[in-house]
Amino acid sequence: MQQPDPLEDSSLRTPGFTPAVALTIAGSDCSAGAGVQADLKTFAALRVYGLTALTCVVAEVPGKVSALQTLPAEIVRSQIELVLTKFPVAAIKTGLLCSAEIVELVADLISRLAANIPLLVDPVMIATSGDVLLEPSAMESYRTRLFLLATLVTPNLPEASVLVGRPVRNLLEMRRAGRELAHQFKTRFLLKGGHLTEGNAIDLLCEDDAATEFPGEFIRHVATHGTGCTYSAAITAGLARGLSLQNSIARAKEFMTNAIANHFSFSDSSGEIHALNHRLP
Ligand code: PXL
Repeated sequence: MQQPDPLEDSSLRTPGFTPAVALTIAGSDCSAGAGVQADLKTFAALRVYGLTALTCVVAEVPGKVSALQTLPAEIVRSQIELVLTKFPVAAIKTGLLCSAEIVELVADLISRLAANIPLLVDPVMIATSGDVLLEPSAMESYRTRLFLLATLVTPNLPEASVLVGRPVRNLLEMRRAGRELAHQFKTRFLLKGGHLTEGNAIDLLCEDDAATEFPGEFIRHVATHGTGCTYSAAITAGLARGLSLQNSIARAKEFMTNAIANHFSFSDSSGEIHALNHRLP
């Protein structure tokens, strides 16, 4: 007997169907592996209608950021106000917010218009290429404003190291840092183990004194630009569809592993570019 096509979702063919809606507040990556492009592709793959509020435009290709232009705060405000007042947004994620002014504006708008909507904060600071994307002064605004509103904060290990002020390099250091951050900001932190150098790619969800491990297969030798954005978008999609936080993370982790394992590849004169495959649900 023929198996049903997993990509087929009959409700998507029903006129007037209302899908779950998620909003990403993030920057544009013209190479479309990270930023709002990654978020939208991930939302679509996971059957969520994605809305965007753009914070900046980054001119980059994997491995090289050549320019970043932050948008004026007023246009960031207008986008967020409009979509939040018009659509039934069920989950929000923030990605690259660039400046203290934008972090504070986003915190103001979310406390005013979206206080009860699950909020995932991905504290994007540095691109995979090593380029600094966030103004250093914005860190203080994350600490004093945005983390306090978050349902979940998702630092990678370099970002967790900046947040705790010491290196976070292994599972033991992840446990200590995660507990400290969860206590300090009274919310949940998911420390992503993609920068671990040994063993599995373990992510650690820390809440109060509890820690849950999400182990995953490490797929090395793939240039994985945009994994952080894609992972946090996939978790946000789960939350928008009403899944629990743990379930959203477990499913997103599986989506991520597939997106890396089934990566695309493009060649040019200077070599090969890898790109995540956001298309598999
Ligand atoms: O992966 C971090 C990231 C997030 N958001 C935007 C980016 C990048 C980096 O490469 O360009 C817009």
